Amino acid sequence: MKSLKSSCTAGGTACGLATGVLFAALFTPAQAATTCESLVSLTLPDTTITLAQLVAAGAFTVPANGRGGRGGDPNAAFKELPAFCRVAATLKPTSDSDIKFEIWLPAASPGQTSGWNGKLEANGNGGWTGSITPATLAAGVQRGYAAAMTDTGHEGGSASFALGHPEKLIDFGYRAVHEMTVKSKAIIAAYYGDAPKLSYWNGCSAGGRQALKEAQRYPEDFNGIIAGSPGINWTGRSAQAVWIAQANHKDEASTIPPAKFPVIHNAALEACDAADGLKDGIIEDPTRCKFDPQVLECKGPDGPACLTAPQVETARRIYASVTNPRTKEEIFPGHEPGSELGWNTMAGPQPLGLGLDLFKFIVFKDPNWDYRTFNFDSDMALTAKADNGVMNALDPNLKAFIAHGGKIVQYHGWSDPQISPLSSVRYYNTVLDTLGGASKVTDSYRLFMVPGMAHCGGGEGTSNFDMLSAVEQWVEAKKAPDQILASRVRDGKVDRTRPLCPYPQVAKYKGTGSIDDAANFSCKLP
Ligand SMILES: [Ca+2]
Repeated sequence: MKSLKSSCTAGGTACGLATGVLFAALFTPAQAATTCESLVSLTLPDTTITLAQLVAAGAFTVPANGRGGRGGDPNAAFKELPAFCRVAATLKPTSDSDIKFEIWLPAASPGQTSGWNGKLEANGNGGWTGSITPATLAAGVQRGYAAAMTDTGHEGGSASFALGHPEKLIDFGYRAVHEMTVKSKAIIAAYYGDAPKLSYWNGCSAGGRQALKEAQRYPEDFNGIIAGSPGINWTGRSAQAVWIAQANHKDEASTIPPAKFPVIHNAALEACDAADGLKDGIIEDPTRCKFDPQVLECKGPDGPACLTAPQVETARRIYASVTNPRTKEEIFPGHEPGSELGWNTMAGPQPLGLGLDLFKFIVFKDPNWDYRTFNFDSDMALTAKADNGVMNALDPNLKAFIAHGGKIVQYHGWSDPQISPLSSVRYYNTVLDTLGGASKVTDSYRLFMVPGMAHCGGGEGTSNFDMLSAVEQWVEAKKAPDQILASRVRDGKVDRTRPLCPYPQVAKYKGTGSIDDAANFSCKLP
């Protein structure tokens, strides 16, 4: 998925206008080389173009069977949209492939300049994907991009598609996104008579996994990449879903009632909030705070404001890294203090289905597989074999991507209850180790941890920001993001701004002025 938090609500300094002006000076607006409708007969390898249709300004509506409306008026996102050329295609790089994708191109006509900004924005998915969301494409067109998105080769949000379909698993793992990108560039060239001058990837969650997979595997595809809350250790995060469910549902006594999550959250804040130097309701860097939920252990009988001894053990297990019981090696880092309000994701009444799907449909190939039987030693070895590098995006060698001038902005919320934030830090540090340290990396790749942010947005921190403008400025104006302005919106109003800092820096209060104004903070090493 793509974060919807990319609007310029945070005061505007990081917003798109400046970059647009700079880039416009280098780019002559395109005219159409052909009509939109004629693209239906465009011939590309392994590709059938199923639709090429000019959509008038504000006229797009979600089809009756459409997937991707977002509550309320499903067409609200499209009312302000300029005219665009909607192209849908099916790709069959293998006989078992059935990859759908769409690209929406700002309308152009022969002899008239178009609103196209000369660039491609390819958009990522969420979970097991299986859908193209019109609102995501609309957001790209609104900014002048030719915007593309794929269903990654199957429909629906489960991994059941992979059962008996190894080629479809590869499509999901990396092929669909690459194929979409290559074909999108060809369609753009056919329509405007010019290939895109620059190409960007924008994704969060599964889309963050796709982001880094692209940088690792197809380093020429994109100039700029936004990797949000990435599921790069796809098998590890699935194992964590099992780890937490096994602990929480070990027996009735071990289950933490969800009503106690806020109690644990408050205790974590009590232990860690002020310890970062500023009592602001947010834990700036939870790894620097040791919080043991034992402080909540009931002195007498069980009650709503304390944890029983077995519940303390479950909470400890949620914070702990998933580890191999024999070798003690870390399989995946645990949740951080501050994430407790989202614990229903993995410690709710049911285990996290999207985590279990990996084991049911890809590792054990048994839809009735019981998560209680999982062994974190032998079964992890089977899991690695089943993945075979198809889904996990952990290759730290970004040399080729960096050599061609590519830039990556990665971000991750410290309170993410679905993909542990430390997994981003682990990968980033591995890249530094592999490429020879920060000096070899930070001109091309930076990680921004977001204090208090949940999965891809939300939470108590400043989780509204414009990563697309940040990466545009880095690529187009050579202005590296030394900090990124972020805001928190409550009751429809911005009530706090903060700088997000390139890891390992954190935002430090200067000591005077409002703690809700980013101007009173600077990025510093902790
Ligand atoms: Ca704090």
